[in-house]
Amino acid sequence: MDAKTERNVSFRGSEDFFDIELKDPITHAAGYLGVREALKHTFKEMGVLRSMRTLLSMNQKDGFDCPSCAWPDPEHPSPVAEYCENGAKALGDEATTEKIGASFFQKNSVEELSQLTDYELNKFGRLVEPLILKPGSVYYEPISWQAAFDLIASELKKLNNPNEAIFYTSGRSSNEAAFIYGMFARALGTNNLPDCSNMCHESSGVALGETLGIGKGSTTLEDLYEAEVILIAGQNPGTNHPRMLSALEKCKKNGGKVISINPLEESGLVNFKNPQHLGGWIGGGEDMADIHLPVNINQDIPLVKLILKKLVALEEQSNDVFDHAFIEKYTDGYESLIADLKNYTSEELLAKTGVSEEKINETVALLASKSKIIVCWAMGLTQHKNGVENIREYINLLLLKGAIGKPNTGTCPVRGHSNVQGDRSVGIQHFVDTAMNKRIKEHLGFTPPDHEGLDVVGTLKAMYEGNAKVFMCLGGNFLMAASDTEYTAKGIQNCDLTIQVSTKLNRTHLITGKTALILPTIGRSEKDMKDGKPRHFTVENSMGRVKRSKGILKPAADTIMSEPEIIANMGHAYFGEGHSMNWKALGNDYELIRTQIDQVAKGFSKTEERSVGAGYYLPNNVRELDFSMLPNGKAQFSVNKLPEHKLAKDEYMLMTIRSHDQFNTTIYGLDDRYRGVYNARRVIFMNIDDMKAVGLKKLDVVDITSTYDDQIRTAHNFKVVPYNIPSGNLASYFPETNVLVPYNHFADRSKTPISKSVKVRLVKK
Ligand SMILES: Nc1nc2c(c(=O)[nH]1)N[C@H]1C(S)=C(S)[C@@H](COP(=O)(O)OP(=O)(O)OC[C@H]3O[C@@H](n4cnc5c(=O)[nH]c(N)nc54)[C@H](O)[C@@H]3O)O[C@H]1N2
Ligand SMILES: Nc1nc2c(c(=O)[nH]1)N[C@H]1C(S)=C(S)[C@@H](COP(=O)(O)OP(=O)(O)OC[C@H]3O[C@@H](n4cnc5c(=O)[nH]c(N)nc54)[C@H](O)[C@@H]3O)O[C@H]1N2
Ligand SMILES: [Mo]
Repeated sequence: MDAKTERNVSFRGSEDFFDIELKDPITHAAGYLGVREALKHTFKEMGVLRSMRTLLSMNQKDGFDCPSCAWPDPEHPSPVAEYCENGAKALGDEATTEKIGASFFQKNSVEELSQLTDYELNKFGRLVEPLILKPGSVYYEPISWQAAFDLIASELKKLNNPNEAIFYTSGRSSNEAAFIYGMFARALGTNNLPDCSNMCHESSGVALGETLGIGKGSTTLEDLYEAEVILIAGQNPGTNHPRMLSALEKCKKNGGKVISINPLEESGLVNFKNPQHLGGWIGGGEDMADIHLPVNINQDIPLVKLILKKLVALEEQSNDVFDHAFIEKYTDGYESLIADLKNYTSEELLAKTGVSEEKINETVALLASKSKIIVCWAMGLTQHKNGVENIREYINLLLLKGAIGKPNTGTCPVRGHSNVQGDRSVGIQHFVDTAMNKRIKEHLGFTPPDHEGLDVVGTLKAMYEGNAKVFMCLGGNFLMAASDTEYTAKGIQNCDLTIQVSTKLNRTHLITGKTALILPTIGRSEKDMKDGKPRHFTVENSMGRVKRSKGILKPAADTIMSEPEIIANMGHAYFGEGHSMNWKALGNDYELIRTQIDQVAKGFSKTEERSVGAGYYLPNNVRELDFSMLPNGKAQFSVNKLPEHKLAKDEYMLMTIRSHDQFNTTIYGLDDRYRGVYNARRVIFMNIDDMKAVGLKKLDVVDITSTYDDQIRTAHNFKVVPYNIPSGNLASYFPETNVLVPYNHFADRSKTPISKSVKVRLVKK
């Protein structure tokens, strides 16, 4: 049943079908087709000349950072094109010439709009005016910027306690915006700073912090080029980080091997054509993955344990498989790890993985003889109950091989949003960082709170239980991104005021608190002018490099405001002139914000380099082989339990993944050509033998249900698509399937929702 208040809004939108078409999956990612598809989309949204001019500036030293993923740019970007299909799509989506202002919302009520799909909502275009939805009303109306800031200030002043306010961040914001946003929350007195990374790479941060002393990866882009083996576990680069394929290609040219560990044979890992090379344009792509291990969902731990067991056996014979000098000097816990491996039989581990022993042996033989090893991963490892343990198990492998902190080795958690890592580095974190608090007190002149705040799952519960009054989002689409959509919707509706700083319309603008504000903002590709002069901001990529970004397009309207300015104005409205942070000045001059970042955030001190296009790397203890912050001053081996899933007889394990035509909750189009699905998103990928076993045929319609703690949740109307996926496993797209993910089931310690291992049943209609 839909969540309803006095407004009759739908948190699900239309669940109807479009006319689905199935074709054979396209096995070669990128190539000419990729660029053609991207340009088609971009030209349509932005016009031909404007598209070409802007694309040539993307990821260049003097241009702007791609608004899509966080994959790093090379030291010397290709002067012609340093972008991929998805970057071009993201740009087209942001820089579209379609606009929606007050007159659009006069005609369309939030009730009517909420009946549409997320795809249809995004298509309307850029938000260009500040708008307010008043209590009881179903129509947004214009509001002046100043009235909006005053309203926020007065609602915040009404709170009994600053912890009744929550400030969410999506990882598109610049370092400058994220920094003053985080400081605003702290100056108010709360650490309620949930962040998209809580649903994303939080498990990586926790696992890396515990074992290696820094919650970030250790590889640089150049490290990948000459690695001997790159393992890609639970990540789909062809769709989500296409520019990574160029780095893998370089590695292979240098003789490196790629191993893909994934329930699916994702395009791009199977066959790849590089559009930046002539070869890519005229065909002749090659298989990227030398070995593909089709592991069962959430069975990476048994798989890696089996690999380790087999390596131990080889080591006992030859004594040259592990790097003993490294283990001795830099690590702690080796004996416990080796002893623990004896607790499992190879047969029991093998059975859990679902992979053939032959392929595992091939992997073991390769790993045994090589030492320059890199592990790359993304959501396939993090979004499970044992997400943290998954990553720690792969780190065990790297530590045994001494493949940490040396050139062409290391950890590579491939980040999602283009600045999700930077946002965390500059203080978007719900936990207390005592060292940072000290610096805040010293340099910013106020005392930040010393109690932990709410992360995403904490926020869901607080809102549902009525403990949150003001909920602000710096970007993102919280309703659709978070788990348990109906529960989340009810929570949001419990708030008095919800505030969305956004570029495009999404469902979180329609399912709101009693009063709601839309504050439209400037996108990455647009010029941020002040007193006739352009301003720039900075971002940090997936590999810890901070870089300048400077948009080149005319903003969507002159009625929109930059993110730092919006927050600075809010700060001024709430704190007034006398506060130790000079909010007005910070909003005008980002150089002042950067100075504060350098004073407060760890590692940001290279003042002379921060305005230079090429950027600089933040410090990384792993690259220095410095583990002094860890117990005994050593990197930590870990002993991890096997994941346990008690599936009922008729239950399957569902992973909720991305199609090729979406960026998270933003649906660019309805095709997933790499998986052969056209014009449809309500599909469920299923093993053909599993289909036969329960009498399901291609394109039969099913409801998907999940049962946790006796509560049955249902996602309606999905068409069954026979697919090359291990038996017992299912895949479907997020966000449509988020209604199935229980709010109270998440990864131990990192609290990342279990979006990749949801136990479900199928009900034929
Ligand atoms: N075009 C585009 N680019 C994006 C995004 C987007 O939506 N669109 N999103 C961005 C963001 S925020 C992020 S975080 C990243 C996400 O990037 P990915 O993590 O690549 O995204 P997912 O589609 O969630 O894919 C997860 C992959 O893990 C596999 N997998 C699932 N479960 C398991 C498991 O238990 N073990 C193993 N070994 N594999 C498993 C799936 O088959 C799938 O290939 O991409 C970023 N880039
Ligand atoms: N079931 C399931 N759920 C998941 C996942 C999954 O794999 N499965 N993945 C999770 C992951 S990895 C992530 S990162 C989250 C993503 O969660 P979010 O970051 O909250 O979601 P997005 O879809 O990226 O947000 C899109 C919206 O951001 C706004 N926007 C775009 N650009 C800008 C900008 O420059 N400034 C501002 N202010 N706004 C902008 C637009 O209004 C757009 O509608 O979802 C998570 N949810
Ligand atoms: Mo993400």
